Amino acid sequence: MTDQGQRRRRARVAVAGGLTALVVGGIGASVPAGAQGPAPGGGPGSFTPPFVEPTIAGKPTAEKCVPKEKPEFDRELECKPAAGSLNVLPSGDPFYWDALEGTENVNASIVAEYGRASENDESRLLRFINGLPTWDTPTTPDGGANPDGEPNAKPLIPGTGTTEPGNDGALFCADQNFLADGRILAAGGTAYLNDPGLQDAPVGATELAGVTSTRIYDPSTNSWSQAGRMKQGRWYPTLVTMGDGRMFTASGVEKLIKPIQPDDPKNSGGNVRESEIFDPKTNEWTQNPATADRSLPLFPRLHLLPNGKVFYNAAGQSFNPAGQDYAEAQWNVAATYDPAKQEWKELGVPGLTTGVTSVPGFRGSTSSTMLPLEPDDKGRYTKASFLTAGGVPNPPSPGGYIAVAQSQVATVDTAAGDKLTTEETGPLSQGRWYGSQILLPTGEVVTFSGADRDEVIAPGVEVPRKQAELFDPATKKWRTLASGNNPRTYHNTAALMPDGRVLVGGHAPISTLYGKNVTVAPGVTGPNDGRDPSFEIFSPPYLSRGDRPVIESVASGGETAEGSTPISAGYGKSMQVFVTGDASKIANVTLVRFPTQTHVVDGDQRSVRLRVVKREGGTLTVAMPEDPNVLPPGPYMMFVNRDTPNGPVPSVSTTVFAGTPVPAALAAAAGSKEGLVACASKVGFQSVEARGRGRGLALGFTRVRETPVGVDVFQHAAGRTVVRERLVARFSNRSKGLTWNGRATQPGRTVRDGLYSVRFTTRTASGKREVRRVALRRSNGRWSSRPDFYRRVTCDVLSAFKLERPAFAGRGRKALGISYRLASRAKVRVEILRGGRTVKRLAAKSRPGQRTFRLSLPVRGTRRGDYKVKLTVTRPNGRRLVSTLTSRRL
Ligand SMILES: [Cu+2]
Repeated sequence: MTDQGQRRRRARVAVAGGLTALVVGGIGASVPAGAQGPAPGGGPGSFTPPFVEPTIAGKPTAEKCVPKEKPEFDRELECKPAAGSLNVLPSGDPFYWDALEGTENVNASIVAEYGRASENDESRLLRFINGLPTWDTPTTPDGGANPDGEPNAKPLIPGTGTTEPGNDGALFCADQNFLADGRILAAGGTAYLNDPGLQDAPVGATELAGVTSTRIYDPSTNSWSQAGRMKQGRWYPTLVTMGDGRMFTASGVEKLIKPIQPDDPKNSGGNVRESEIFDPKTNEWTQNPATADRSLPLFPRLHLLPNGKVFYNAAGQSFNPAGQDYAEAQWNVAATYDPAKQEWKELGVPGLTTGVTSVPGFRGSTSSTMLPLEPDDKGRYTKASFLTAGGVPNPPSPGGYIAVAQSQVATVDTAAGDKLTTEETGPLSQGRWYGSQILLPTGEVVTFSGADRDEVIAPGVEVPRKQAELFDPATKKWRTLASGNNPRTYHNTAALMPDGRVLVGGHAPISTLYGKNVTVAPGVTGPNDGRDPSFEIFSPPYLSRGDRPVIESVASGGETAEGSTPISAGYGKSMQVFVTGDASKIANVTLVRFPTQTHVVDGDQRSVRLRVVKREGGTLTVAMPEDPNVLPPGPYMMFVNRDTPNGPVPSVSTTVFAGTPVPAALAAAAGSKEGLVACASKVGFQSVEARGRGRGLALGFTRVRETPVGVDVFQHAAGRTVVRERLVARFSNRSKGLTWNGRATQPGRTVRDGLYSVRFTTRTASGKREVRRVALRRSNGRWSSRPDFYRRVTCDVLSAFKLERPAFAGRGRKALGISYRLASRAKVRVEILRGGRTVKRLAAKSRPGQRTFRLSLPVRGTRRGDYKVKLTVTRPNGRRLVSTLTSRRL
């Protein structure tokens, strides 16, 4: 996952069946530059050639669309989905779905035909295996919403309309964010209506209705399921994750074209005013009271401030010409929503007081990027700054048509009552509508794709913007970068990947002038002959600024995660980041939320600099924020940045789950080639825990599936005597955790002071037994934790590693047994340490996979104390994994 950027190779994908071969040189490659030495600032960056899903309905084809085997309604073609919405999962795998699926079926007019020709958008999982892209289709590719029609989508004239299946729960125009546990919630979307229309005659006008559906994608099963319905139908809403892990949503429309809702006059002629909140514990939505209502543009640019309020940056999409809202003047005003008081407060019009050339107020269809949140000396986060560049601003209300080049930073000071100030920065080199702005780990921002004007008004006449531009926060200026291969205008996307490169994709335009898909002036105007399902990968200039820093491992809460293994970090806790070389060379440690982008919006977009407490040798000690509002629970990429004369250089990232455990399947799959879904079937436990409670133990566990669990407590040592596994307590067939009173359940046994382990046993989906062990010490009747002597099941190269027992030697002078097993051939080095000193080292040896290796540490010459057994496994590709277990010499 994370070392793709390190390798240089030319890769070739041969499509199954051998019909075509797509050369995707450099997808797994790093930077081409370097031969002439670093360019100033790292040069313009570079794009890989485009690459695309090689099949349609399982059959290899180089075409974008092929005729359907069974055409129905007006749907004659089947096409490869474009990334109209793009996410990068915590496994590192991109996951995306289409936009406007089925426009290729339109023969003359999208307005007249699309009510029947449209289809629910399909999603895809994209994986890079050894740098080569492969595609998987999730279960229920379209998310599975509303097979029987969207209940909220009522035709204007009762009794009219058509009822074709498969287009009432489209993912297109939903918004999506990660839940804390790494699943994705997609809320809202589209139901297509022929309104008014007649059932058996394909006549009528296409209307879009916002759906109430919300669905959850689970990466461990590559499947969708349905969550609770929202109270309002929402097309083009924005979702924001709150500090408590709940999800806030606002705006969207129930009907796009002149929203007339006879049963809801308040929302007629406007966007949805009501806001709602989703609780992942119950899977249900609750509508906020009327004090929380506000008229907002579509896909409003909303962000969670570090004080827990939601900031509206006076930006969004005003869907001209048909989607106006009578309250549009209000969109010029920035505001915050306070979830505690459930009310909005206005902060003023951004740009009004700067007295500069920028047009103040509403900025249409611009990205709004929250720049890195930085702590002050005391670790408080009180300033949040937001960069908007380009777009179609006001006036005239509701927004212009030709894109501008203006760029500004709005700052909210939460220590000064959310005071808003605006500062103009250097402009873009040219006007840009719908640029996908991506915040890089270094704090630089790159904008990709888009066009010279608002494509919604007259689709197909816009001129694409292919050249990327970079915003340097040090100079507050933009400079031009390399140009992408493909023009990508409406429904373009981009997302930062864990290796620091950017995946660029999408382009699913509205049919030309609301007619059919044709390109007006090939090579000049946007290609409107259908969608573009391809991707390209951008290597930012920082990959040409010299050697990248390396995170070797991260320690938090008594656990250490090596290499690409994800780790969980609690709020207010300290974390240690071990880097190669000198920690004083590291400028900062940055957490970047995994991206979930659509319509140039990611409501959870966030980058947080951690306070560095100490730098010593190769170790940085950093502090996690105390307040979850700074860093809402969920998945983040941790980067370290090193400064060079040419600018900052980031590491490859390590995955950190803030305030929540690492999902079991992901923990097990780290570093494995087989992927998350295959690995998920091999794990039964999400987590296990044994903690002292009174004179007994609190024994807890969470499981991936509802499989019964056995819990056994064994004694291993009493005083200086090592005993064989002596079972003292047994609890079978458990479905939830328990508290053990500390007394033996086995006849004739007593529980005395000594070293113990708790064994948790369950079965995996494939029926295999899975064992986890936790080591403990009992002293004067009180229990305390001991370091691990038994490694959990994983799908990485080290498939098993355990010590025979948590104690050895003592009066019986028992040697310590060590065993390990590899998934595939690798080099293994074994070191034994006592008190931080190496007492024994076995030279690295190449070992085959699928065989168990045993060795033992003899007692002779050892002294009492904790012995650490450290295994360093180096795979043929050079990636290392280090695992350490501990046993006590008595
Ligand atoms: Cu759209």
